Amino acid sequence: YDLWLRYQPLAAPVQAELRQAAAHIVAPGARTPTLQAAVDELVRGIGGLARQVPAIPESAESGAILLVKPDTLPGNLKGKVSFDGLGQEGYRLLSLGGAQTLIAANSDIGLLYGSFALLRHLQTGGGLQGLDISDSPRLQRRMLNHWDNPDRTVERGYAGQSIWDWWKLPDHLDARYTDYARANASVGINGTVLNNVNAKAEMLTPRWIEKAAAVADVLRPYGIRVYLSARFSAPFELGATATADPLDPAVRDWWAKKADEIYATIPDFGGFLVKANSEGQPGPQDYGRSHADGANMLAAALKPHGGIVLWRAFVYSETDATDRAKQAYAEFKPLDGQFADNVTVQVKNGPIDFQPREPIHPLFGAMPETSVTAEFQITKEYLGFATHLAYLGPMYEEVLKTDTFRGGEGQTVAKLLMAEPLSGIAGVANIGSDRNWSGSHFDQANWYTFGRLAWSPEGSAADIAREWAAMTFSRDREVIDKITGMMMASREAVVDYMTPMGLAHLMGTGHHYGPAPWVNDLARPEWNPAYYHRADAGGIGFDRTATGSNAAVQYAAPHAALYGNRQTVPPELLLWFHRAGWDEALPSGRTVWAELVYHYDRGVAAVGTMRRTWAGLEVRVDPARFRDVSDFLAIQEQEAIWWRDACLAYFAAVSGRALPPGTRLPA
Ligand code: GCW
Repeated sequence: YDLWLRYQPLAAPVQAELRQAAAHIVAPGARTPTLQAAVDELVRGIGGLARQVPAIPESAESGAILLVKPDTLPGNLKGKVSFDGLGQEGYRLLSLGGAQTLIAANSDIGLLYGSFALLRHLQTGGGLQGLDISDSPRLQRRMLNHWDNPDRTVERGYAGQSIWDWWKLPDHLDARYTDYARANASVGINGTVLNNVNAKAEMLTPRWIEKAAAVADVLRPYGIRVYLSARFSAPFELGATATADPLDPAVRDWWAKKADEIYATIPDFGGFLVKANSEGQPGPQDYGRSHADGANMLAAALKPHGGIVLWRAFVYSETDATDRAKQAYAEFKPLDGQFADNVTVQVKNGPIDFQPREPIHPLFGAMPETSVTAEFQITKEYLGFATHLAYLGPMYEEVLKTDTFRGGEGQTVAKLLMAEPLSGIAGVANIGSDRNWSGSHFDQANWYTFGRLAWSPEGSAADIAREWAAMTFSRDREVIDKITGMMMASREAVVDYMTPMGLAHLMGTGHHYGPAPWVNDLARPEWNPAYYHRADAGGIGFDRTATGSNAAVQYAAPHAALYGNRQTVPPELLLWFHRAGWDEALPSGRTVWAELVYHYDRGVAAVGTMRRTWAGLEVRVDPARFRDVSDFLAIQEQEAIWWRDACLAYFAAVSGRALPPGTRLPA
């Protein structure tokens, strides 16, 4: 339950030093709820780490942590501490002589972030001597998206019921909301969409707004703004208008009044997230209007209050089934320049749907006149739900570091996101009311790493894994090395045993758990796994080059050339962009068929390695968590074998190639 905020006692000598150096917490100036939260966290954290609860005097000569802003800097320090470059949310941690440590910031929220950063520094083995660290977030909006329904089910959630206990809101505020806020603030998340993008109109009625407002009140001191997913047809469905046409004056008026009403109860409301004309959701196209018409209508309603619209680009339709991967670009690119300045288009990391591996979404960098926000999935809809260990840091990093070649070389996804006038990143939350929050102990790391990369999109997944392992499991170097090793190998293992070589969407239909490459009889072509792998006696893979769907040309020229060419396509994306014959030779020296077998086997073997590494940590980790992880790894290994055997049996059958010896046919 404590997540990475465990604050376990430090080793005895370090503990003694910290007792001296942090005997007092001094926080001059008005004690706002945010400043109070910072002080409380330091008291809690140092109390745990040093096993001595600090005092909170008005001032202290030495042995103190001082939380200061330019206007609360004590007289003797005036002119001596620079706050330059910290911005509104950044912080500086600075050791002064005489056992004084400063947390300096321009705002209370900067002080809260600085307090968490100082505690993280101590938790991961850092000391207070010679400290001078400055940091500030590179993106304005660092958001979680909850796919939580009013009945407390969570779409694609594997961690129990929604943490939002709507039935008891607004009168009862679960203590979890505060711990949720602390955990998010500790990594710098500053926005949260409370409800599912498949939204219910009722969320915008007064009694639900009141519930959202109560949550917002709890989150506010932690710098977290509340947003809501809005159902596009709400005014019509709630009986207020005869249509939901975004150009209809009555509809526009309803939304404007709705925004006024929301801001009257939630003055810092963030805005609306909208899934429109996607998977059956209503939208402006129902009235012959464009995504821009729809987004701008909501943007106009929010504008006077400073709110924004996050308009999702996740669209694909049954009427154009040539290549689902092309549809978002085809629909949105022509609208570039038409969106209001308080709209951002929220684009999934890849063109299909949160697969274990996809190329980047072609819309990154393709809409220079429009703010684009990246959407990642933290919950593991396509990566084995909560039982499979898959650390997503390397996947996020892979996407963020990919060069889009838009506007020249070196324009990585991270760089483009950071340069947007309305900059942001969103992660579909993996949080629920399970005791461990995320469905498994290791899935907490995905929440953590999303937050850390949202703060600093050019960060390293490996560094973050080490940090998380130290805070969550143990400060022992060997334990950290081993756990980090497991984490860093885990996502590629999943790619290998589920969808290697650029394959995608082979999961069981609907639930997306387990293999089903044979399914090919569903109503919509792009729901069928067979649509994606296209395996038959001749070969396997989706031709997205000029001889096929030509999706490759949606990328900037260097990428289009790289991906479109069989010789230069990165091997991990081969079958995403190309159709290959089973016996074609690959640079690895293996044929396509042998390479496929190799990857499936390698994935299974990697899980075996994870199991053995974990088994070796038995006495180094507490028994309860040790057992939980062991059990899940055993499930993962069985299911990796299931994936391998089922997929290889199927591909062997369609290709007429021999099944590798030892492969079990599924019953
Ligand atoms: O990943 C798919 C999911 C849907 C989800 C949709 C979306 C919220 O299978 O459950 O709906 O994407 O992102 O809108």
